[in-house]
Amino acid sequence: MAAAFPKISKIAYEGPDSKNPLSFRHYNSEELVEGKSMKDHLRFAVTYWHTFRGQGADMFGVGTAIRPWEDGTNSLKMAQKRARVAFEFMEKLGVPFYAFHDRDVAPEGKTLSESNKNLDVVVKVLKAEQERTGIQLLWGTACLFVHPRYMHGASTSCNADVFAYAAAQVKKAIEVTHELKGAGYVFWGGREGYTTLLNTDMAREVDHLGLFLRMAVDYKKKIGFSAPFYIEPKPKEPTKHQYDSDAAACLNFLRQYGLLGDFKLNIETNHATLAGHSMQHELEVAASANALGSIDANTGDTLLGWDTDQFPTDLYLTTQVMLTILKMGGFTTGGTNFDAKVRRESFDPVDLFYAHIAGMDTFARGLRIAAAIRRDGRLAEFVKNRYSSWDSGMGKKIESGKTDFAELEKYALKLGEIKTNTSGRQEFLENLINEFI
Ligand code: XUL
Ligand code: CO
Repeated sequence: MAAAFPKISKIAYEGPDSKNPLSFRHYNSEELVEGKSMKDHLRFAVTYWHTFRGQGADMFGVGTAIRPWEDGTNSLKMAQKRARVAFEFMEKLGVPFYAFHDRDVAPEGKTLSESNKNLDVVVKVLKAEQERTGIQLLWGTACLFVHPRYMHGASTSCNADVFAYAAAQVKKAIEVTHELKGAGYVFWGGREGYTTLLNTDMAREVDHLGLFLRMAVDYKKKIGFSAPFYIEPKPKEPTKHQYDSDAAACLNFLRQYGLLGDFKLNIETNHATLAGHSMQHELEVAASANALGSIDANTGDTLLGWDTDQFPTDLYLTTQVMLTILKMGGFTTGGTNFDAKVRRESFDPVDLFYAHIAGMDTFARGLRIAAAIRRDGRLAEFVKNRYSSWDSGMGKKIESGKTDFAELEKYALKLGEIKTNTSGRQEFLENLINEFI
């Protein structure tokens, strides 16, 4: 097969002074940060759906992307060729992972068994390409939102036959993820929500989602797939409200259905902001529950209220993300998956490289900056001191659960007025962060 990107060779690290746009200025894969290589810290993944299936269409216009390797069909032959193009791209970019939905990589057939056969054919190519290049699957997932059968949802559909169909599709998607040695498997809600409560039995739908995920866990155990399951929160789009709306809602749902031990979360920036949170808020909620598994790295646009899935190029964002990730001890099975698409106006094949290089360099800088802030220690020291009243005396007693309201009343009566609180120093701390950026 002729190269899809014949003029582009492997992207190399050339350092911050390089003027070569097809080089990394900051992402130096083998450089050690806190004793671990950048490559192992960041575990970058390319998303198949945006990078190889995105055409640059939006609600107002058709696709604009120039993709010379495409023949304009959604045939199985094209799917096999596209898989090879994807690996050429990822190899030249130097990313260790990719992620896909079943229907991104192989076309849906006329029947479920035809779809399964199509998937098997492409999975053979993916497997061979993984072996040839050493690039691995970060996670697989099933597309339960494009086909009209899923208009009312998949596991939360009002139609029990749709639940069954979705179960069969997910069963197959887990099997191929296992076959490809995927490091995880993602459940993103898609249409698992509602567009109007007038026609919705919410309690019943959420119970069905719980049943569905329980069956998925049982099946995973049955076939010996030991990689983690992740839930990816998102509050809306395409539905008005998704049941997995944010990290806190997901954790509560998992707890309610006894699934907390079987899932971690895959947190996405643009989903966090759609939910009215910052990315770091969502990461902290997940990490506090020991449930931060992986991230979908992208960003929204503050002036556009929807899921624009842009490549992350904001150093404050990546610094905050990496501060939380380093604090939790780094990724284990998870990684930094670019669930991001080039703008409709960035239609050249080379824009796919520019976009990923920008995202990777921005995360590399975020990682270095976060490590420098941690090495400096002033931020952590400040936070530690802010809570010092809990380290001894009554604070310590409260934390260890050895007191009660009666004793606290006695204590408070003796206190008189509480000594002035110490300052929160927000502006000082914001400026402190700026020292490192
Ligand atoms: C949609 C989204 C999905 C998931 C995987 O907003 O983020 O592509 O990442 O289904
Ligand atoms: Co995503």
